[in-house]
Amino acid sequence: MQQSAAKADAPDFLQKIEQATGALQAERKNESIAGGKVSGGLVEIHDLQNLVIVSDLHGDSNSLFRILDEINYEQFLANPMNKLVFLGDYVDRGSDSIGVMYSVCYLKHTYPDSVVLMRGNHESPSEFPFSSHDLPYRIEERFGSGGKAVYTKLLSMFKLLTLATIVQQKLLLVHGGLPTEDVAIDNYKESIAAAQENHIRSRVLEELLWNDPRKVDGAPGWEPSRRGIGRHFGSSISRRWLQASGAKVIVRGHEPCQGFRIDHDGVVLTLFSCREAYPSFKAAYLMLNADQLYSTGNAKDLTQYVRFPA
Ligand SMILES: [Mn+2]
Repeated sequence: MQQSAAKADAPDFLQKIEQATGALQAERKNESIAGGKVSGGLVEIHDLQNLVIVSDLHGDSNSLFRILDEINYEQFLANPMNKLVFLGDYVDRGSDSIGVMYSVCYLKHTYPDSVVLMRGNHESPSEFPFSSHDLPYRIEERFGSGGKAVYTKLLSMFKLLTLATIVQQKLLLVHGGLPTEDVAIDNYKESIAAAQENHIRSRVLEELLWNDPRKVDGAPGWEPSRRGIGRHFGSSISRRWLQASGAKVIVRGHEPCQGFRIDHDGVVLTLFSCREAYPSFKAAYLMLNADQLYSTGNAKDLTQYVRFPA
């Protein structure tokens, strides 16, 4: 896969995007993935054997291939009850956005029941500002005029990426953070499922992709974000989401850290998987089995399953 990614031309890359798009469309149409349910942008996994979570990669294909190597991905993904979930932000900042995107498309197409591709703010709709979105330039650099079609296809695939994943009523996975408005929390399944379709009139998509957990005092439990988009959500919002969804821990990416970080009294775990563009931070991923997940009560419990790629 690493070699095919390195030598792919525009038609190869287009084909991989189309194949991954086909797999994403099929699971939405069938409303199912092995051991779970797909409702629009929401994936709920009820039954699994092993779980790996990979966070932001930002064009760092070396970190991606190292992780895939370590989990022995061909064997791991051949079992549809094992899940490899990516938290989004595949592209920008690093040197090999195309290699990462090609590879995750290959994985989704080849192992559709074992791979969940979530959406990061770097894969947002074009109406939103793309912070440091160098992907179009990387595509043009590599494919010349053949790149236009590649970019267009990628943008339409981004709309099909998963916005939130709930794993065995234990983990709630998002890229950035939790939406802050009452109506989004009270009807959380519907609000996530339809967030892409409603993104012009509702903040849910923006908040899933951009929010960050912070210490926020008092009502309404959130404050404007320093990013200029999205919000900082406080621990009261985290608690309300956990109560609504029945989950114990929120796992998200979106911020560089020393592999992982805990917020909100041990209920939010931030995970970060790329090294290249952030040399002063660490890359990490999570790997655990169903029994370990079953006995997880908070983010601290999860940290024993954090691995640092060699
Ligand atoms: Mn992000």
